[in-house]
This record gives sequence, structure tokens and C-alpha cells, in this order.
Amino acid sequence: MDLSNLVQEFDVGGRLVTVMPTGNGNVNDTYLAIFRNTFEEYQVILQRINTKVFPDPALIMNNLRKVTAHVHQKLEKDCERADRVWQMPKIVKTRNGNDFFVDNANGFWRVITKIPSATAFDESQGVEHARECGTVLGYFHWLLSDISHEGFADPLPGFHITSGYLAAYDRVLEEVPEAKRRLSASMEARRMAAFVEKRREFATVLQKALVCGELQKRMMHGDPKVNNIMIDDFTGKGSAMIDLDTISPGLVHYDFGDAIRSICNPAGEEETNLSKVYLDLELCEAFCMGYLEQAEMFMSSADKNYLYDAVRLITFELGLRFFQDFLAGDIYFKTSFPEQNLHRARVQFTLCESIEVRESMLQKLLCG
Ligand code: GN1
Ligand code: MG
Repeated sequence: MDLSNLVQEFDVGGRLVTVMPTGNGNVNDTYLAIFRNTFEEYQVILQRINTKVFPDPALIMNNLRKVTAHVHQKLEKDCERADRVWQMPKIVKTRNGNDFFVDNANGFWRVITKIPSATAFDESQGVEHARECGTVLGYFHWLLSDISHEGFADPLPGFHITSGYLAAYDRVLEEVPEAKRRLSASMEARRMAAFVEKRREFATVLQKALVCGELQKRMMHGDPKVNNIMIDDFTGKGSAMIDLDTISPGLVHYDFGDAIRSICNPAGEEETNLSKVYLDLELCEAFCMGYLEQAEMFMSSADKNYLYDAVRLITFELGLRFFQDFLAGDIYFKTSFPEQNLHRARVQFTLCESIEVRESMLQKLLCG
């Protein structure tokens, strides 16, 4: 089924003008579709959910329906107090009234509204941008802070359980002969394996804090990297979080760490010159200022004690996920050239080292 027929299964007004790829997601396929009538234009986002990653996409749509209903209501109530117009995408139903459409090849498609006049950048644009990103994530957490996580299914169980990724990494090296070959063929890869070994124990730090009750589960975004934060084209203010498939019960720390590792590395995730990869403390300070201003409303001092660990851990975890996927043969993350996942892993491990070197400065920034 071609894309133009597919998108017309959804209940958008007007006639289809175009449908084209958009965004740089590593997992789902994303398209922008434009419809027009004689006096208006509608722009929507069409996505095919990657069912290798999300085995039960209906569950994502259930979560999304509940979260968007809650957030839209809360945004309405809070709009007088707000210093900007906050937005949250809305699900566009199919002509039959469903939240998604399954094509004849079992492809799982959904359409959501596009956040208008806003841009998602792939790399940090400087301190002002970093601060806005912090404000957006903090506000997003506040929006979700009064929904009980109990009623939500987890679309990706174990998504940020780092020890699970270590186990998967061990399994791949044990069971996939090609993985062993890839590891022994590259000195770089062997160095990275040694990097992983030194951090095995650290990998459980947040899990332990959760089990002993120091940290509590809350609703989280799951993937708040820099290009999932929309910045208004006219005001320069953050206006929305997008890519809502990973919203689930978890620790807001995962989000905090993920956002910092993404926003405060000025070189971005795909840099090949490692000397450009580092954690920029100025960007980090700006992000934290924006975030903590919002998070004061729900964050405890025990929460703050784990923010540094979260930044280090999520950076390590993503490096490990890329590395494991390279060894496994690029099964999970989309790639456009050989060894791209190895490169991506090098970037995250370099960033992780840079975070470790800055521990005392970061602790001061995060805990005061
Ligand atoms: C994936 O699809 P995308 O690009 O939004 C991944 C995140 C990673 C990110 C790294 C479901 O997100 O966890 O941080 O790549 N999402 C999933 O770029 O695995
Ligand atoms: Mg995503």
C-alpha cells in the first residue's frame, strides 16, 4: 500500500498534497503529510511503529490516549499561569474511528497532529536553547506528576534497566559467532569492551535506589533527547515534547540523564571526530536551571542525590546499547553505513568518560 493511500485512511480534512519523510528517528519511520482545502492547510505526522522494537503497539496507543487526555486538560487549566503556549500532539483517528491502522503487510500506522511553527534540533544550539530544553522537560514531568503510574502498561519492559543490557551484551558475545569475530577484529571494539567491564557494578545504581525505596517510580517520557524537544520558531521558547511512545512508569532520573547526555554534548550523537565530544558544563548549568525551576514542585532531596549517577548511567547505557547492536549485526538501531553503531557507541563512551572527569563540578551543580 503506498503512503498516499495509507495516510488517507486517517480522518484529516482537505485533499492530500504531499507525504514525505521527516525527522531523524533511529527506530520508527516518520513522514510529514500535508492536506489542503480552498482556505486551510493541515499538517500531520504519519508513523510506522517499528514492531521489532515495540511488540505490542496497541499498548502504546492506549498509553498515549490516556496521557494526552490528561495533559490537554491540565494545559487548559494552567494556560493563564504559563509564559508560553504549551502544546501536546493529539491522536488523529482513522476514518473508522480507530487510533491506528494495520496495512496488509501487518505494518502498524498511526497519525498525530504536528506541532506547528516549531523546530526540533539535532544538536544543542547554545545556552539559551539548553535552558529551554530543561524547562520543557521539567514542565513535562510536572504535567505527568499527578498521574498514577499504576494504570499504565510498560511498552518496553526493562527499557532503562542497564543490567538487562549487560546481560544481552554477554549473551550476544556468547551465542553469536559473528559478534565474537567483530570484537576480535577491531582493537577499538576490544578497548570498548574493557570500558564496559570497568562499569559493571555501577550499572545497578538506580535500580538499587529504587528497590530500597530511596527513589520512586513516576511517569516518564523515556526518550527526551534534544530532537524530541520542540522550540517555537517565533519566540525561541520550548513548546512541546514529542516522540511519546516510550512514556511509561519509570524514574524521572532516566529522562534527566538522557536529556543531559544529548543536549550538553555539543557535537551530537553522530560525530566522528571524538575530540569534539564532551560534556559542556555551561550547557549543563543552563539545562539544570531550566529543569530544576520546574522540578522544585515535585522533586525531593533524595531524588537530587541521584541526578549525577543518572547522567553517567544513561550515557553509559546508550553506549552499551549501540555497542551491543553493532556486535549483534545492527538489528535494533537503523543505520545508514557500516559500523555506524560502533561510531555511535564510541561517542557515548567518550561522553561518559568526560562526565566522570567532571563529577565534582556536576555534583555541585546538581545538589548545590
Ligand atoms: C532511539 O528513535 P529515536 O531516535 O527517538 C531510542 C532511544 C535512544 C535514541 C538515541 C525506543 O530513539 O532510547 O536514546 O535512539 N529509542 C528506543 O538516538 O529505543
Ligand atoms: Mg524515540
